[in-house]
Parts: sequence; C-alpha cells; structure tokens
Amino acid sequence: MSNPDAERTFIAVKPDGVQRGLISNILSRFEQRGFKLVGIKLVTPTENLLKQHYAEHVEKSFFPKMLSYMMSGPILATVWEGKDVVKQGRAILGATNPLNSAPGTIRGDLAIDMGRNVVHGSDSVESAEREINLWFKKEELIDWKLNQLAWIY
Ligand code: RTP
Ligand code: MG
Repeated sequence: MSNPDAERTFIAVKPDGVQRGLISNILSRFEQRGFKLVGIKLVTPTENLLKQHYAEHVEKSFFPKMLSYMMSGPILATVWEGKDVVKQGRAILGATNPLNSAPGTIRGDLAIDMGRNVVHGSDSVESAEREINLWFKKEELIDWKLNQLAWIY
C-alpha cells in the first residue's frame, strides 16, 4: 500500500471469542486506539479457506486440532486501517501463547490457552494483503473518512 497511514490488517475474532461474548471488547480496543474499521462480517469458514489462511501451518502436528477449533463456530472477520496497523495490531493481540502475553493485551487479558487464544492478526504487511483478499471481496471493504474530532466539537 503506497500511503503508510492507510496500511491495512486482517483481524479475526476466533470461535471462542465470539462464543464468549468478547467481540465488543476486542473491537473497542482497535477503535479506541484510533484505527478505522473498513470491513466486518461473520463467517463460518470452510476447511479449504482455513487451509489457505494458515498455509504455513498445514503440515504441523497441531494443525488438525486447530482446524476443528477454527471450524467450531462463526468467526468475526475484520479489516482495520491506519498508521502501522499491522505491527500495532500484533501488539494489541499479545503473544501467541497466553503464558507469554502481557496483561493489557487481548490474549494477556482474556486467554490462558494457546489453543484458544481468541484472536488472529496478520503478521506482516504481505500476509495482511493476502489474508484480506482471501476473506473479503473488494466491494465488502468500505473506504470512508475518519474524522473523530468533528463529532465531538
Ligand atoms: P494467529 O496466526 O492465529 O494470529 O496466531 P499467531 O500468529 O500468534 O501464531 P502462529 O504461529 O501463526 O500460530 C497460529 C495458531 O496456531 C495455534 N498454535 N498452536 N504448538 C501449538 O500447539 C500451536 N502453535 C500454534 C495457535 O492458536 C496460534 O494462534
Ligand atoms: Mg499467525
């Protein structure tokens, strides 16, 4: 993406996050940090979609268990835009293993098990582009102007 302030990332609330009623908690962290929501939908992912999404993990021993976890209910798929949002998004999520994720992060506040770690976030600008194209059609992403101050005074 040519404008660094308009970087985009793919953030998903995994089935445990949806079923535990954590969607608003998770979305509010991105909203309050100043990022702009440009795409959002509930998805029941197919095995094929998840194999493409987690292509780098397909051959790993934990993959079958992760696949059934990720297919156990709907996932909230979102796209966020803003300055350095890929790296910032990973920081907001916290470390993969909740044993290592700091309090104040989503996983550090809301998860205790690596196999139920509530959220997914793209790990690079390239992954973000790939994942956004995988989960969203072009017309599902909305380009709009975020001007928070104009609504306050
Ligand atoms: P995610 O892709 O879901 O945002 O997670 P991540 O980048 O923090 O971690 P990644 O290495 O991409 O792993 C993807 C998901 O696979 C599960 N996992 N289990 N050894 C294990 O049992 C193991 N390792 C990874 C986690 O649910 C992780 O989020
Ligand atoms: Mg990952």
